[in-house]
Amino acid sequence: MRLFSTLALALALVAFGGAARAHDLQIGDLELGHPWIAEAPPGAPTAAGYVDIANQGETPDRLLAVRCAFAERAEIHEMTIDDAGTMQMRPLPQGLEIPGGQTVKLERGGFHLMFMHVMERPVAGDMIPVTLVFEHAGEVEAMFMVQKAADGGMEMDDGMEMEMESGQ
Ligand SMILES: [Cu+2]
Repeated sequence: MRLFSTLALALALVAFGGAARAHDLQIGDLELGHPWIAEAPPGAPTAAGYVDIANQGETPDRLLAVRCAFAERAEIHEMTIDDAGTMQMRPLPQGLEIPGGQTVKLERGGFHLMFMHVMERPVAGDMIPVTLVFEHAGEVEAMFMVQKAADGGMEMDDGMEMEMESGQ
């Protein structure tokens, strides 16, 4: 895993002309680990993104908003399973708190970034710039690596667009 990240970083630096953008990066007290987007099937209207956010400070921070150019908008979502065992996701209009001294993982089946109305399909191997806006640490552009999701794109194809109007 470590080797793969390093290789991807090297490739990213080549692809972006040596600009000082790392795949893993630090902004203030926050460390963003392995930002990635699951490859979307052809024609899928949405794509999901994941990242580990470690808060090395003592005060809580909050992921407030997400911006990108490859989709019309991006939202911060939570996935839950209701009593009937149905998977549901909903936007978090207040954003996502990152408590001091803790790591919040955006991962499959939990918190995630949802890119709505994808205009350019994310394909494995792509590096996609996404801006994350934090309440205290400010905003930062992270390079999200597109990878094939292990077990298919369950986030993508269940009509989530319907309940979307709250976010940004
Ligand atoms: Cu979602």
